[in-house]
Amino acid sequence: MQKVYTCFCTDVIHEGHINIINQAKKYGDVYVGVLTDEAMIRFNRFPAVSFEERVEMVKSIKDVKEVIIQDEIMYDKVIKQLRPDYVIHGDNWMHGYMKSVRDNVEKLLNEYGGKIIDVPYTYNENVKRLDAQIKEKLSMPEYRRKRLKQLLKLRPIVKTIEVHSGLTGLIAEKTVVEHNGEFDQFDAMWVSSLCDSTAKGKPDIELVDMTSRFRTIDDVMEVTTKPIIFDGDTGGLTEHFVYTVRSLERMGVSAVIIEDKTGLKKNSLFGTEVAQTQDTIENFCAKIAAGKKVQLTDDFMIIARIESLILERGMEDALTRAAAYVEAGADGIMIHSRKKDPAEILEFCDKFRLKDKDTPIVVVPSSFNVITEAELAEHGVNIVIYANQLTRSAFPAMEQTAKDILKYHRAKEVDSRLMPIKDIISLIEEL
Ligand code: SPV
Ligand code: MG
Repeated sequence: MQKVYTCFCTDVIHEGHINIINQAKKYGDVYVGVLTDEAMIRFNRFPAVSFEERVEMVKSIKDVKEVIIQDEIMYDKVIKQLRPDYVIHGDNWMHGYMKSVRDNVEKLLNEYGGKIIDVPYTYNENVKRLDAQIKEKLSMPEYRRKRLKQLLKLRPIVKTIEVHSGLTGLIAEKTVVEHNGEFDQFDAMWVSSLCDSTAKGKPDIELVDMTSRFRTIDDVMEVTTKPIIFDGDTGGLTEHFVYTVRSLERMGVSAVIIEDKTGLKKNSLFGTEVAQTQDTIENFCAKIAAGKKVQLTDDFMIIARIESLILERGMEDALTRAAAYVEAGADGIMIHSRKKDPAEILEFCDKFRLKDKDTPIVVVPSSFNVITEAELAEHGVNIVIYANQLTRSAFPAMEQTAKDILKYHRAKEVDSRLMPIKDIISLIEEL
């Protein structure tokens, strides 16, 4: 009997999958791969059902001879082990980022005369509805909120990008790249106080009020499924912070980061160039503890941000605060620096990890941007936040366009740099 292999990366078996099995069995015994969670989240949606359930679901399909666990997006390992005569797949992998997977499979099969079978992809009303249901489920507060904790277990480092609108949310949600055979996408979104304020033309001094910040979260949530980390600035008065925690938790936000400053907060990247006051350890611990006391689920995280390096109070102060904040109940520590050299961040991480192996560490490498994600992960960092790069890349592009239209008295000269109208229309799905 010849061997036919297909790999499923799905939470639900629908007529499209059954069609593939029916086609496959005409050629031989059907082996079905189930992609692990770790592999799936590099390019696909977060699985809505557990890996074990997905394996059982595939096992129960009639005509499946064997289920194979596929732990990489590329098929190298499985093809070497199984040596299938055929690999069968929906023809949707003939374009877009999936094409590199098909090309790779073709190359591997060519080595011994195996063949690809492309089956027309099934996308009817029923499949579309199932797809929409899963997406909707992932966007619901009870599923979205816990996703950050799930990702912390699955990802060597959780990659987070700044969003401040539905449009930037869509970029965070949909951007997937394939580079040298590796796939990647962002795991989570950061609602930055700097960029949320900048988008409204306001300074980053806790001037944009919570109602407005929540409105931004809502805009992002409407069009995305990925988890949200909210920049809570100082958290405000403890008496107010407890209400913020409740609201964020109810909305389905996964974490709030609050910084240990008090009074008129200015952006950290100003450092000591402006007057900024660090909170006392006692006050800030009390704020953290009060927040932890009122939250209703185990999913929500309160992350304490330490400004000691920004305010040049020294490494010892940063480490003392980190230990105290964890003791007060913080679910994670964010350490910030505005130095170009990542040395002080790495020193903090190494020293913190000597005593605390588990509490997640968050960093925002805006200034120390030479460091790679892999290097950060080696030093025990769990979450990396690209806190403002989308805003900073959009602004010069828009400003240049505005200048050129004024200069040429028409828009023709800028046209070649613009996103085609067709693409912007199709970016936004209609129901
Ligand atoms: C933000 O993005 O608003 C932050 C990070 O708080 S930083 O701007 O570096 O302070
Ligand atoms: Mg901020």
